[in-house]
Amino acid sequence: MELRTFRWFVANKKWLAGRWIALSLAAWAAAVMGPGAIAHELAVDVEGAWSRPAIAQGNGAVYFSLTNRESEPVTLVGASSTVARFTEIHETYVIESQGEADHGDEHTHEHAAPGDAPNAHGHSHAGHDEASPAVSVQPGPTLGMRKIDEITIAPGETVHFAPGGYHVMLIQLEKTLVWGERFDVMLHFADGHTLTFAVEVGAGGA
Ligand SMILES: [Cu+2]
Repeated sequence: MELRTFRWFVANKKWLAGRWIALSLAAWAAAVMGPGAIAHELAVDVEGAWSRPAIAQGNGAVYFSLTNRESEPVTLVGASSTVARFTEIHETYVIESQGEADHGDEHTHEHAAPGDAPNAHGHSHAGHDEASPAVSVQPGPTLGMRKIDEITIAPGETVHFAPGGYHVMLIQLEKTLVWGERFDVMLHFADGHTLTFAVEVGAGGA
């Protein structure tokens, strides 16, 4: 009697385990394909995604190459991330060449975040390094950054997000970006597609 109970228990446990695996697979499939999965996956490649280490509460920048493998242009309209309060597409631009008259406040750059006090999360734009503005103020042009609303990428074109140019700006980091760690960034396209990719914290490109 006791033995029979035990056997039933073992058999039942196996059955339960089998059910659990089947359920897990179903959940996994649902997560991967999504409900009413998008019929067409956007053929846009991200390569070499990296960011420099950065501290919580500060700002960071993400760099990568984005290639449009579609036969039509694609338009990037925004970005989001798992690590920052605000994530924006920025470009670095020359405010003035060295020796030109001072343009005072032109590099005061504010992120248009609803419900946020101006400058609450502004960042300095001196130097060439979006993620670490304090590093060096070298002789040369004064650079600023500004938010970009959209970037259209022609078929076959690669757009480089790199120091001194386009970057995904992480504003008010909610966690410290530690060397070797990974986090997710999402790019949003005009047609409703979202592309998620992993960013590695490190030196990049090397
Ligand atoms: Cu920026």
